[in-house]
Amino acid sequence: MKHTQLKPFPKDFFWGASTSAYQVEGAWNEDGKGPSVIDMREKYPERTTDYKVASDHYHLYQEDVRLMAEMGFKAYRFSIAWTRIIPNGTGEVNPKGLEFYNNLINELIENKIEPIVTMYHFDLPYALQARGGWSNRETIDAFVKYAKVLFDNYGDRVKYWLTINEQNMMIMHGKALGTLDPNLEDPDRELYQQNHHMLVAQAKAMDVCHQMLPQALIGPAPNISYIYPASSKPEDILAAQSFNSIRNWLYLDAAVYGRYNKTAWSFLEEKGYVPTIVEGDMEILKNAKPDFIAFNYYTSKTVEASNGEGNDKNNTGDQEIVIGEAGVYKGHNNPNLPKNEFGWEIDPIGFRTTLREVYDRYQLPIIITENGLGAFDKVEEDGTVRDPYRIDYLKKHLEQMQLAITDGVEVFGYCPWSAIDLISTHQGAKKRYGFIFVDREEFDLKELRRIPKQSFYWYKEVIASNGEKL
Ligand code: BGP
Repeated sequence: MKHTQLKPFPKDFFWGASTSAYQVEGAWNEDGKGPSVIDMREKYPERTTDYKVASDHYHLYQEDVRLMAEMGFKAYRFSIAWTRIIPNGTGEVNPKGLEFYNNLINELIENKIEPIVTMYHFDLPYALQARGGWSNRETIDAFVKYAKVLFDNYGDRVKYWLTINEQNMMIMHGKALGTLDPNLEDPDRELYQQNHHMLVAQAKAMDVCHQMLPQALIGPAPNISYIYPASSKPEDILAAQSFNSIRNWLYLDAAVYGRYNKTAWSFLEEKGYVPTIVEGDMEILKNAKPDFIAFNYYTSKTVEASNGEGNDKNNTGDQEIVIGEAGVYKGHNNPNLPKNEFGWEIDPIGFRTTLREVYDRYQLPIIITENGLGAFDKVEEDGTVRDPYRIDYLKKHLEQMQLAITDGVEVFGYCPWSAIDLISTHQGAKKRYGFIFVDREEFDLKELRRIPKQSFYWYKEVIASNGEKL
């Protein structure tokens, strides 16, 4: 649909950006922090670094917040490392861990930046995984206890909470992300049991949040991308519909309506992945209500029908590249879309489509908590970092977001990935997303100097003009 007049971005729009604890903080074992599943990963993909120092944000957060303030950020979405707060996942609270986020939150507030907190971004305490992780129902209680500690300590200053980052990607691509427990005997089935437990944990946390902090707002943060059929063949359309349900609606239907999506459920039945649901679980899901939907969007996906041959499994590969599920859907290269240097398709119009679809289905306000372009940025001889490709990507997505707003979608914030360069989930330090360059190489930490990129200055103007100057 063409619009002759665009609606402006809302007043008080949350312009900002995102990071996650383990990818940006470093200080992986300092001040009483316990190990997470990411820290204990057996090996990192070849020629990539670990997360031990990352961007050293733990020590340099003040400088980082100052730069965010210089860009004019209205919000900053970051995650709290569960293992800093409760090092073994369920026991003693670590005062030093509490202190770090107290300081960070205060620093943000002093700079008039709204803190938006992800409670859990891939980094489950290793001690919990050693006892079965999300396969063990005790992890639900551990999460609720952790949530209470967060609400108790930060609820006076943090109004926006995100429960679990990309639960759907942990289920479908856990191997690439490093969250998959290598000891699972039957991972495909077990993962959907874990998924169920996470859904219950999320619902309980949303409920507790509403009880403890009546002013606060909380929501899920999955990775949502609309799925296209490869052609107008009815079989392809059916495959796209199935994958939309399995990848997207399974997670949002459960979070918002407290029920399992039927198409996704029939997939679980067909594959033998149906989770055990104990009495009371569905009631917990039903009673919890999110206040908004946060989602991460990088690109659309395209699938065709699968003839059932082979045994392709999504959870072996990259989170933005679809492989398939035998007999259900098969990944298809969309010939209409360019790709980035890492093979991810780029689809700004798909962003508008996804926004419209999510809003139509759930009618809840939306905040975008990730969107961005990974690239091999470098420092030029004159000391600058030029990333016109990133500006182009973000600008095109913002244009489509404004069109979605004009279509009637209620969007209250945009926090692309990432505020500052950090370590990619599985492609190391060289895959960069930030507005702020961190001068380090994969295995040479150099001085970790911060350098605003060209996109930093561009985004500053976008924010200053409330999106009028894209
Ligand atoms: C999302 C994750 C982020 C982030 C981003 C970019 O799936 O929530 O943690 O890393 O993707 O992915 P990558 O680092 O693999 O390029």
